[in-house]
Amino acid sequence: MRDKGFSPLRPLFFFASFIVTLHLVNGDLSYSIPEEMKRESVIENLAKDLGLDLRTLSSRKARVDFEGTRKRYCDINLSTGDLITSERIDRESLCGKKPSCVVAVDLVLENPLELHRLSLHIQDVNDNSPKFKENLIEMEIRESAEKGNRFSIEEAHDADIGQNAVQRYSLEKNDNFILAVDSNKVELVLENKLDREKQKEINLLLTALDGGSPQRSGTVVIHVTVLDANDNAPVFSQAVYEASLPENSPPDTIVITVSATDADEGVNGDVTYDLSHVSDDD
Ligand SMILES: *[C@@H]1O[C@H](CO)[C@@H](O)[C@H](O)[C@H]1NC(C)=O
Ligand SMILES: [Ca+2]
Ligand SMILES: [Ca+2]
Ligand SMILES: [Ca+2]
Ligand SMILES: [Ca+2]
Repeated sequence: MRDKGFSPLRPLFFFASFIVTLHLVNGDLSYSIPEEMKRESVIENLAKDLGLDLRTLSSRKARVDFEGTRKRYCDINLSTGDLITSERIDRESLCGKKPSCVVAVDLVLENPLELHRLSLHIQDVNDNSPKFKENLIEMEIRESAEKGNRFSIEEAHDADIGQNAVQRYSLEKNDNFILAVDSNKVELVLENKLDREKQKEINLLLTALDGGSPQRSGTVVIHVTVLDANDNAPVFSQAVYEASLPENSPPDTIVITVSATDADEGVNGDVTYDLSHVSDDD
């Protein structure tokens, strides 16, 4: 009598087929491709690399599957066996600042079931420029700032990685500041003292450059307002004033008008007058 119900051999059969399936997962094939390739670009000929018979690709329903993403980055052309890109692969949105960017792809064939694991290593392309957060940085620095004083500037960012990210900065030549950059800390260093009375506003052009080829850059204008310090004394319009007046002049007669000016700003430039060493009789 035939037993159509539960067979004690069945679990064994599943177990065996599981082992077979595992064996069908072949060793990793890995391909290195640049990001942002045009759609339909040929990555590699899979049929050739895997020794597959081109004539059976269609009947075996060869297809690619992706792990953990609904996007289809690539596809297989059933008539040529080529692995081709099927949509934009943007390394930045896929992997951000990660130093390595790998997309896992499974190539599946049926009848008999065959699985190949492919790794696509997405290489960075220099498609982003260094960017400062703002176009303009406003700074106020007092003219009494000492030589060697440092003023930090927010660094630029570049979405690319490695050499394609920010590599150096350059400051337009000017009379007062030089640049100090270490491990992405960017500082202006006062090289020659400021003088508000000579120049009260300074514009500096700062450029960030990446190390890609071709190189990309981004700029920011640093607008420095020089604040006043009380570093000027009032100066009279003449060193010596001479006046003569008749001896019978009445009190309150104007003897002479003197005037002094001060190059500083605000209260630092206000001038008051005071006579010293004058005896009551005078
Ligand atoms: C497959 O490649 C051939 C030859 O390059 C091309 O003519 C055909 O359009 C491709 N098929 C698909 C579905 O992309
Ligand atoms: Ca990109
Ligand atoms: Ca890039
Ligand atoms: Ca870049
Ligand atoms: Ca001053």
